[in-house]
Order: sequence, then structure tokens, then C-alpha cells
Amino acid sequence: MAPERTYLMVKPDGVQRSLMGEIVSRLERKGLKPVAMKFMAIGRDLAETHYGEHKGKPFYDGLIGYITSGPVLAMVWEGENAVAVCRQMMGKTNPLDAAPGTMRGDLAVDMGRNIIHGSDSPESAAREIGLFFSPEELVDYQRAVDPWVYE
Ligand code: IDP
Ligand code: MG
Repeated sequence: MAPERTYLMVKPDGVQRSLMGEIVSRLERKGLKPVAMKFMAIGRDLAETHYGEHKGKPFYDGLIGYITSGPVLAMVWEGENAVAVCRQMMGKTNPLDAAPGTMRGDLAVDMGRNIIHGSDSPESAAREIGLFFSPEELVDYQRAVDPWVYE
């Protein structure tokens, strides 16, 4: 097992709709390992850095307003191919295209209120984890169940 880490975040709509437990539960049941979690508000500067790749796009201002509109649950999860596994579990960006069984497919209807963020590559994951967490906030530990999750 080659562990990989990804940055996931329950967005403000997910928090307001009481979906934090549902989302964490899905990740736990999948077999992924939690490394860090923080309930926090995102300021404008952090929002603009996090979503820097989208600056200039038509939805950018709405996106910054959305992500700073209320608290989020910032998280780091670990597992083999964690980035791809979590993107698959999240579903497509537009909930209309997200397959049933995915978080967005089951729990959201609007692209601008799609409840969860997840890193799109290992490089993005490293950048985003560093934006939201200090190294000492990432908890290193052994999980007794791992031999039952990974061959
Ligand atoms: P992703 O979250 O699936 O990685 P991105 O293309 O990185 O999708 O877009 C970041 C976020 O910006 C989306 O999750 C969504 O909240 C928002 N967004 C993207 N495209 C649109 C759009 O066309 N209208 C409204 N919001 C959008
Ligand atoms: Mg993205």
C-alpha cells in the first residue's frame, strides 16, 4: 500500500444542511483513514489562494462568496490512490452529471452548491493541505484495521 493524501472540504452548504456526518461516514466506510480535520471559517485571502486557478472565470466571484459564506469542515484523508478514490466518491462537479451513489449525485442539485471540495491531483493535494494545515496538525498513527482494508 502506497499511501497518498488528499484535501477534502465540506463546503458551507454541506455544513448548513447538516451533511458533515454523512460525508465523514461515507469516507470512513470506504476504508479511508482520517489524518486531520478542522471546523473553520475561510477568509477572503485564503479563498482566493485556494481557488486561484479559477480567477477570471464567470463563476469566480460567486465561488469566493459561496466558500466564505459560512463555516467549512477542512479535512485530510489518506489511502491508496486517495485523490482518485475521493474524486470518484464525490462525483462530477455539476450534480446533474454526478452519478447516483456519489456524494454530489445523491446529495446536491446545483453546481454552485455542490457540498464538497476534493483535490484533483496529488500535486493539488499537497498545495491545498499546506494551505489549510500546518505539518503538526497532520496526525501520524497506525490503524489496526488497515490489513483488512489493503491486501
Ligand atoms: P471541482 O470542485 O469538481 O474540482 P472545479 O472546476 O475545480 O470543480 O470548480 C470549483 C468549484 O467552482 C466547483 O466545485 C463549483 O462549486 C464551482 N463552479 C465550477 N463551475 C461552476 C459554474 O459553471 N457555475 C457555478 N459554480 C461553478
Ligand atoms: Mg477543482
